[in-house]
Amino acid sequence: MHAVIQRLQDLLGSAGVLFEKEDLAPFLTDWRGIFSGSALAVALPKTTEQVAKVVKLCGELKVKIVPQGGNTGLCGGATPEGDNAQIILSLKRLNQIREMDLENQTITVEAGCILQTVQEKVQASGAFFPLSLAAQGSCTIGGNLATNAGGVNVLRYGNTRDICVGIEAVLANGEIYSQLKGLRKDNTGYDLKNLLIGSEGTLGIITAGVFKIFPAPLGHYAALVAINELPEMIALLQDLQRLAGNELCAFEMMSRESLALTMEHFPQYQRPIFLTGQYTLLIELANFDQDQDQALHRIQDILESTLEGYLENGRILDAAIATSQAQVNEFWGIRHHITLAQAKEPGNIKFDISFAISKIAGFIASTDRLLSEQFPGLQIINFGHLGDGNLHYNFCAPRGAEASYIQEHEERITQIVFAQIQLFGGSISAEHGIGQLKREYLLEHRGSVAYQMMRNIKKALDPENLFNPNKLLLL
Ligand code: FAD
Ligand code: 2HG
Ligand code: ZN
Repeated sequence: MHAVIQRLQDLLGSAGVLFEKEDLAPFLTDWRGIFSGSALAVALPKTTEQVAKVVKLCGELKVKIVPQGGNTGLCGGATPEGDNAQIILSLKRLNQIREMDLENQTITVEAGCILQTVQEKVQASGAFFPLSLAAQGSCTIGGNLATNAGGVNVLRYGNTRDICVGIEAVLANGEIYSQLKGLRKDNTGYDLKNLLIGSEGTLGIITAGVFKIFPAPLGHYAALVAINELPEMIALLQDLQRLAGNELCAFEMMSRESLALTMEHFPQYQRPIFLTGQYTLLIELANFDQDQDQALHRIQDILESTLEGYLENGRILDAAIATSQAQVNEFWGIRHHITLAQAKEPGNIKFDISFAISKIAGFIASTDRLLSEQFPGLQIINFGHLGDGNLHYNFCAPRGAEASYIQEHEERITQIVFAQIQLFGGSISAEHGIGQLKREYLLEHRGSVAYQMMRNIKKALDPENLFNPNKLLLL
């Protein structure tokens, strides 16, 4: 038995350390099942002070630490390497809601808290926590902060970093950095909170965060829109933004192929509108006015009259407006199942990418064409947060292809897509991060100046490379 196991047990008790093979297994493979590694143990501290002690111990024994939350990440960032020389530090038991300050409209939450638990707690107080993603039943607040998660409400509320107003983290030397005052303004030097947000476990172990909470929407209005042309989608986005301002909360796009695949695996979501156009939009507006009846008409009018105008002019093919909250939820059902449908296929490739909105139509038209010419039948599972310029430009093998198809062609497809991202001035990761999946591409994508700055920051904060080695950056 490695010395670290006994020492961890001394710190955390036997319930705080897992080391048997079958107990370790769920922590060693990522959600997609494409990365797996090994670990000496999983440490499960319950307090920030225990996290600090674990970090100091690992520093002393020179055992590397891989932080893990809900293990729903899509880039292999929470999966250890295969050298059996690392421990996983799971934040799962550090999961208390420390404070809800209704006057300041903030909530202070520990890293291991499940996102949905936070949403429900805030909802029970009459307010609203806007971070929302399909993995919300199992991802954690610490993981959301470490990846700067996006999700479906970014259009109105921003990414995780935009709603976070304070952070607590354990640094590589075992010290606790704490800034949990819930300040909306604080210009006292470098923005350390935002350095830790999105650092994917490479700069510190995030143990808690303070988040803004918001007035709850009085009603949600959603529509499905069948449409063919990208420029028309962008025009519709702009018209709705002009008319509804930031009452437009979500503007999501799903290609016909992504919907066909999802209906195949989840037939309960079948609806003729999904196969009517090249794309289906899922648009959601919310109403925040006190005078609910009046506002309801205003938001509904905006949605209905805009879609009517587009329909009359032949700019969209069909539209369905939800008439109840149950229907709004049903509309979201298929959107949230696309990832699950892809997971049922024998292999898939994911590109979580972003562009200036003005570049998206050009990117899709030319990249779809290039790929269809070179890989006939390739299923282009293109969907995502169009309102944020964020595509999930994913692929599955042609129907009936050999099981090895994706493995055989992944490298070439990646080269083509990354070259196109470069050409259209996009980003290789909009919301999922770099992890192991894209680490080889980061230097070229960000350029040597930015990469060296990141390396210098890593070396300054974690000189022994204790935290999540070989994730995000290659030193
Ligand atoms: P993990 O997977 O455990 O870890 C992710 C990274 O954060 C790793 O690098 C890990 O080392 C690090 N980390 C975790 N906790 C800490 C901590 N406390 N301190 C320091 N580092 C830490 N992402 C989006 O942005 N938008 C989406 O819409 C979205 N939808 C998804 C839908 C599905 C079905 C799935 C499976 C995933 C989706 N994701 C999405 C990706 C994923 O859910 C998010 O990245 C989420 O924020 C990860 O949280 P987690 O707790 O599972 O983190
Ligand atoms: C989403 O928007 C997630 O649903 C997952 O970011 C995207 O499966 C994916 O690639
Ligand atoms: Zn997404």
